[in-house]
Amino acid sequence: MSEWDASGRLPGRALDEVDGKLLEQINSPADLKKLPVRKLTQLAEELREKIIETVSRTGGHLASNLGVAELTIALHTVFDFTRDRLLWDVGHQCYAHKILTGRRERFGTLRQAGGISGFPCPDESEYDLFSTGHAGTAISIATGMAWADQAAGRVDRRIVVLVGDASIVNGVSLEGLNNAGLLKRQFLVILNDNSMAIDVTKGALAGLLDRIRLTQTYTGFKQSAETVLRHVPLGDDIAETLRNIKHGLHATVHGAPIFESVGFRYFGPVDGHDTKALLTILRGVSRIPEPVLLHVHTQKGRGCDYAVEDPCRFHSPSAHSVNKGVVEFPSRPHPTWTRVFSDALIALARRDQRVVAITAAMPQGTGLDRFREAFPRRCIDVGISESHAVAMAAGLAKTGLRPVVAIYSTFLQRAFDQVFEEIALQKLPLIFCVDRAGLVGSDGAVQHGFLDIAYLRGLPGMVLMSPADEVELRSALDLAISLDRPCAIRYPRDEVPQPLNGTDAPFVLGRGCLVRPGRDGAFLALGATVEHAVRAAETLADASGVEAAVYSARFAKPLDTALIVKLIGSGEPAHQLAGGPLLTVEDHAVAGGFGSAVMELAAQRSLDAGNVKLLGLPDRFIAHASRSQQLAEAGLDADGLARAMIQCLDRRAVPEPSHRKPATMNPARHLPDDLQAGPAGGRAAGRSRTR
Ligand SMILES: Cc1ncc(C[n+]2csc(CCOP(=O)(O)OP(=O)(O)O)c2C)c(N)n1
Repeated sequence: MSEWDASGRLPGRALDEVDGKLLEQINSPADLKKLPVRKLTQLAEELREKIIETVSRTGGHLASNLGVAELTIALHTVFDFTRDRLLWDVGHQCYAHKILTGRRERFGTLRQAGGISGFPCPDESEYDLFSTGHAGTAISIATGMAWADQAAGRVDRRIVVLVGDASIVNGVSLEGLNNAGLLKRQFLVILNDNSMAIDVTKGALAGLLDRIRLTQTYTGFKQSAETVLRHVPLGDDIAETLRNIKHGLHATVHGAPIFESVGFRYFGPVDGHDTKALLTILRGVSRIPEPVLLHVHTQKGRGCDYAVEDPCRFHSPSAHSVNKGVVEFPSRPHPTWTRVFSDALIALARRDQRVVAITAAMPQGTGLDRFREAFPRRCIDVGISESHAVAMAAGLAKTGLRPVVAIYSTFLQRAFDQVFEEIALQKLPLIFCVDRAGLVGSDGAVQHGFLDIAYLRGLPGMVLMSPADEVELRSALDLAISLDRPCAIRYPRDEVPQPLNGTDAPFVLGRGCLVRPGRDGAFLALGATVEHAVRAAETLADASGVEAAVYSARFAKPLDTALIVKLIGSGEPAHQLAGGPLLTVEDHAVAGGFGSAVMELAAQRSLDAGNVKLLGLPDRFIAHASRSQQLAEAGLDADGLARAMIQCLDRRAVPEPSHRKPATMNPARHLPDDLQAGPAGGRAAGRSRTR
């Protein structure tokens, strides 16, 4: 623990009189501990400058990170996280932590291929304990570590959890608090309250936090601070702690019954931008051998005018430029899938009064912000509570409404049991609009949506659709609302392609459609991969004369059985495939995905599926990079698909003891060199470390 004298100077400080940039001197928290306290405000400003500048180039989580600069400095000054344990909830607010823990020079590579992750990442640093990206996880993880340390007699390892005001009301967080409150040891939960999730925090507990903030001033409760701390067994240090609280700390101490009722001592709210106050209170509460909740009030976007003004927009902006304070984002040639969904849902809700939309704290990300503007009383934001959102949707559906749950694929995972028990088992009609399905780009491995088909496909009665373009997306919504059963429509974080040929064919349950004819082989592609398959087919035709057909499968469930049997089996006379290669393509794990479903069908029908190859995401975690780089890494971009088709045709050029017609040429010879190499090798997931 750091010690400082009355003038705020730590003994033996080497960096006492550093001029200019302080940040450049900080290569680890050990360097930070050498700085005089009076320099820490400047350091916080420098951290913010670096974060603002970097995020403008790379995109990333801006506003939340700007708010926790002082808090991060204070944490690394008071604790030693090579030994103590720091758990970040969600983890999107860890940028200052990364910069201070030896990653300053690499920070410019944030979220880029080969660069550092935007979330805590144990492969990068011993200071990051878990790869996180989902809310509500940290308190439970920390409880496990606290339990294990205690069992091993290592209670000298202090535990700190940093959790936001929106994440702390997540169900799993509350379960964690309920259990952690029984611990008989130091356990510090810091509630970083900036009154915002991505949008304004929703829910009754948000109201409670508001009331605490409003009814308490930072200077008003020193008396009660003394009273509470007097009952805390701080031993000889109590006098000093109380002195610090009285003289240095502009914090208050007041009970928040909800936390105290589950066994936490509540302190706060503390001004999260008063570094000295933070140091004092952290130093005090870090010694309390009981669960403590420290309520810290920070400002989202601190130090950056545009982020303060619009913290929602600047929660996680893409790369942008700032000219004289005006922020400009590069224009997009095409609308995103999210935008097209949003328009289609608004149009649907105008026609069908039963439609209500639900989001779990992601109105902007899912496009429901626009729906909410159009239909304020038909849009429900439940906060970060996906399980509740889905169970609540079940209740709405039971009354005859048609809920549309707009949710990211990765977060729907949190509600799988509700989808099973409350929706599928009850055969309730509702629509999951599964955004960010597939590879998500720079958020990386913590948020890819690569499992939704696998976990939804086994649910009896479920319909799984994946449109290839905006025409199909609108048709999928129209079909879903007409069906009396649960449906999911998946689409990626990307721009929609120009309308493809043939996708205006009637959108019929369990039927795919032909997008491009071809006689040498076929791509049976799902959703957004249809566009890549079309481009692959064009390349194959131009470069090697191979004519590959492209189908939009449209459904992962129910499958287009007739089409698949034809393509695998006796050939499709209309396209003269005659058993040519059939490549299933999906932006989803091969394991359990659409291609797996095709193979199950082949097995059930006793078809010889030797001509079928499954293209999808491999059995490894794909790191952050742009979505197009990730698709290329997985071999799912147009070049990768063309290569895969060539490899299949090449294999067939070797005489086989099979009834299938061999390819008449070796098309690979006719392809450009760069298409002949295999897909780029993926980065292997790092091994897990214990600490
Ligand atoms: C389970 C889950 N649902 C949704 C999200 C998307 N998400 C990322 S950050 C965030 C807001 C978090 O708010 P808060 O916990 O208050 O932290 P702050 O950003 O304000 O620091 C949300 C909803 C998520 N990461 N995890």
